[in-house]
Amino acid sequence: MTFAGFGILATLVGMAAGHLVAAFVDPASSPVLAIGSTVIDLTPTPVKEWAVQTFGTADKPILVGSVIVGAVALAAIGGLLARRRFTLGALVLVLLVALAGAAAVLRPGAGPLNAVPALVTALAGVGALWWLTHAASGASETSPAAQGTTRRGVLIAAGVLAAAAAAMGGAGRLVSSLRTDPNDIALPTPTDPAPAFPQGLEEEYPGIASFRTPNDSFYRIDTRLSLPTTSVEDYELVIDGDVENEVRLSFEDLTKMDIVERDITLTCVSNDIGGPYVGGARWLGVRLTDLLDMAGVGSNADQILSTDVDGLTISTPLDVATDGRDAMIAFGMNGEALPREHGFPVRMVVPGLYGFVSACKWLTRMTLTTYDEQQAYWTERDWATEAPIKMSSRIDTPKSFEEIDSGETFIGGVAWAQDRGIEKVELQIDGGEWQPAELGPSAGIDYWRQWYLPWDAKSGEHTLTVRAVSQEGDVQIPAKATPFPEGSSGYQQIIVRVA
Ligand SMILES: Nc1nc2c(c(=O)[nH]1)N[C@H]1C(S)=C(S)[C@@H](COP(=O)(O)O)O[C@H]1N2
Ligand SMILES: [Mo]
Repeated sequence: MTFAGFGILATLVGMAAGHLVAAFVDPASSPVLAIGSTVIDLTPTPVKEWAVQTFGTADKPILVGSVIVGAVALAAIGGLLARRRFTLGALVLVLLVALAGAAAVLRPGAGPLNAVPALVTALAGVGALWWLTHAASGASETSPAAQGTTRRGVLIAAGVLAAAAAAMGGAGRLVSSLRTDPNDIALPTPTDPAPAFPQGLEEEYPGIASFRTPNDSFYRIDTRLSLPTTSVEDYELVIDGDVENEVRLSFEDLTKMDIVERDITLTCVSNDIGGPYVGGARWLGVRLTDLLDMAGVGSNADQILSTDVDGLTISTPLDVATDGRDAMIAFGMNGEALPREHGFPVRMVVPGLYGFVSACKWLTRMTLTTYDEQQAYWTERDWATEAPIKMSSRIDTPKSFEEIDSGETFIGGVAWAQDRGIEKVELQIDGGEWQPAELGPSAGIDYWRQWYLPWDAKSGEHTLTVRAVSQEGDVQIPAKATPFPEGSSGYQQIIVRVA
């Protein structure tokens, strides 16, 4: 048993050392995160969708937790083997770490340097195991005095190693917190500002999602387990492929262009009917078409293949992105620099397209190419290539299965039909007539709309159904569809109990 503990402690020491070194090299090359990311990339789409729907954004901590538990279990076995023969136990640890090293090096955009955290993990882990097993090697001594010395030696080794693991873990966190705060960056003022942002309904009708989603509660969806450490000083945006002139721009170059400000609601294709993966923000940046004009797009390209700082790719249909909508390359979000979680320093935003075909975060390259020639990350995983956001509506209050008091109240929520605008939201109570809801203010066709319907709630159980109609006159699609492969459809229906 003791030896199983040695294996576990040695592995934790190794992981902490590797994690600390990775904080300097590239946080994503930390052994635990490298394995986790590889698991994400290899997981079949249906399993991934199930995890997103079941665990929400807790899917990542659960994944990292599982990787740690798996590693610890194998480490315990390694420790038990080390009791027989040290090399055997050490071999298990080294194999475990070799897997992580391979995962780190094989990630898109990674280089040989990304193997360093795994090497450090192996050295620290095997070293710790060696110290522990040697300290315990006197355990078979017969004299009580010798046994006492051995026990003391093991306790000292274990104590020192545990303290070292904790210290390295803390130091790793400190290193990442010392990075430039995106908010130290001065943002340019817009040459083409958005109109004054209207007061939303959320104060008068509590429970309805805030008209503007604050940055720290904006939904976050990406494949990453750690945030990139990109800095504004080293930043460069490259536009290449089927273009007349390859363009390279620094962050400062971007801020000196025509600056636009737009209110746009982002939506994730994984958002189920009534789901949380949607949010509205005010974005600051440059027009996508201004950048494409600088490069001069050739006649063959039919997609913009965006590449992020680590080589992840997102493809956007060129004709949609350039059809006159407010597609932009953004560096500001709600009056602040883009937060690291949302793509600092630069991302793409295209109104009306789901994020996975438009909203590339940590954007470093836009390649004009064709769908035949190059495939993006989600395209390879069988998601749609043309993926306009489907119009949808959501009831925010009352909540599903909530128990409320009878009497005068209201039903409220949000609805979105980016690129077309919401014309009408209708409620059906207990299968009756569709009743028009009151709409909140408008922040343009690319932005969601809040709505509410006054309701005299009578005791009993009630079924509420919502649907939206766009300014082009089309009604929300009633047929149920799952998020995969091109976004969910159907009407949200909830049951509430009135006391
Ligand atoms: N580099 C990168 N960009 C990305 C993703 C990603 O995994 N990596 N996820 C996309 C998806 S699926 C969505 S819905 C949006 C979400 O943007 P947000 O996290 O800022 O809300 O970013 C998109 N851009
Ligand atoms: Mo998404």
